[in-house]
Amino acid sequence: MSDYTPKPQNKFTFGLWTVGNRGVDPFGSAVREHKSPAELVRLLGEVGAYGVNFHDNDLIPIDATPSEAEAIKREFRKALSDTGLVVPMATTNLFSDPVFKDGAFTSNDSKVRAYALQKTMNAIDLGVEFGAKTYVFWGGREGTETDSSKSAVKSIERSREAMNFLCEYVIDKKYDLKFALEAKPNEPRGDIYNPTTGHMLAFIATLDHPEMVGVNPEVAHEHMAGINFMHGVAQAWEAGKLFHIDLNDQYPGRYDQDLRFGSRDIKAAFYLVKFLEDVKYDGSRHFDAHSYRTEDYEGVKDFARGCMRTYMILKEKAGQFNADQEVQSLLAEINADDGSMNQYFGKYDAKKASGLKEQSFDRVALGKRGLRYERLDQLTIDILLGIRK
Ligand code: GLT
Ligand code: MN
Ligand code: MN
Repeated sequence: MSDYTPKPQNKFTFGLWTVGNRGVDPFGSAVREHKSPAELVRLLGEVGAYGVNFHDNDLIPIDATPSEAEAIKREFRKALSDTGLVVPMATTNLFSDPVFKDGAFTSNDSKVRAYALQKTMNAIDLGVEFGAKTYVFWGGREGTETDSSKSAVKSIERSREAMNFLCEYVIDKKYDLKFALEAKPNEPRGDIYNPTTGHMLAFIATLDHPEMVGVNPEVAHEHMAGINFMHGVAQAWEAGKLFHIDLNDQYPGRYDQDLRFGSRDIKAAFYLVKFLEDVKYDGSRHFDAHSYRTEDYEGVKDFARGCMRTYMILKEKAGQFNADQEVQSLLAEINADDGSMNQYFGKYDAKKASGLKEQSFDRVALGKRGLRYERLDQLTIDILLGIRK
């Protein structure tokens, strides 16, 4: 019998806003009572999570007095030390308060932009105080409903200026902190700038300190855009930019559902887990999801346990896939290479180019070869459905 108990080395983390989600939606009010940050840490300790992440205002309400803030921090710190949970990531809430209704770093109002920078510097201080090494930026309000309202180019310039300023702040303070930018195509804005992980990667390359900045791709956000999530993650990984990851699930073409990890598209979740484990990604596996609105806090625990359990089951399946003789011999057959073309690959030179132009290819025969992907995919399905031992 396999052991699916979460271990610290799995680096399973949850945001305070995930298990603390009270089920508010555009059509209904809260169904679960408020729990303090310390209570949520204890809940996470009970289900076996490794870490907890927070927005500044998940921990300290935006209008808390300094003495209230100190009391909350004290209680939170105590809960962390009692449970052994760590805080690997923190972020800023730049989307809930009415002041951000037209964006934070991209607002047309310079006072709002300046306030957003001030709020983020304070939130960075708070995250670092609790040990965060990764700082996420999700610009949920950085967009438009009407493109008459803002210049899309100016918005990118403003975003860049903010990132450059905040990178310098981190350097100035000598913080050991990296930034991870999280894309989303829409919601809450009609459209959000830098809508996919690919856009973010291109944006990062234009910053003053690109080495400090990577991405935080989220399953649901790329599925909303109809994109293969694992492909985006792989591209970020290959570029050395996979600093963090938000795991959940999502039906395409719907509002942001933040479903329990692996609860919708098991096959996509399998390829994702297999990728992360195969490349030995060693960052947090952060579940940015929440339980169904039907649940009480026992159901929230079921939800959190389910996210971690599914990840571990899929990790085991990935191991099984890699060890399966038939799968591996099919893969070897598919990738068979007699090396005769090696002379043409790699760095360009004129001799290679002219040699390649003279090479004759049996195009028709090459196109006739069956690739056996149907068999390979069915073997994958058999493994996932548990009938292949
Ligand atoms: C919000 C959003 C998430 C982001 C969080 C970080 S907040 O819940 O839907 O995808 O990761 O700001
Ligand atoms: Mn997210
Ligand atoms: Mn989301």
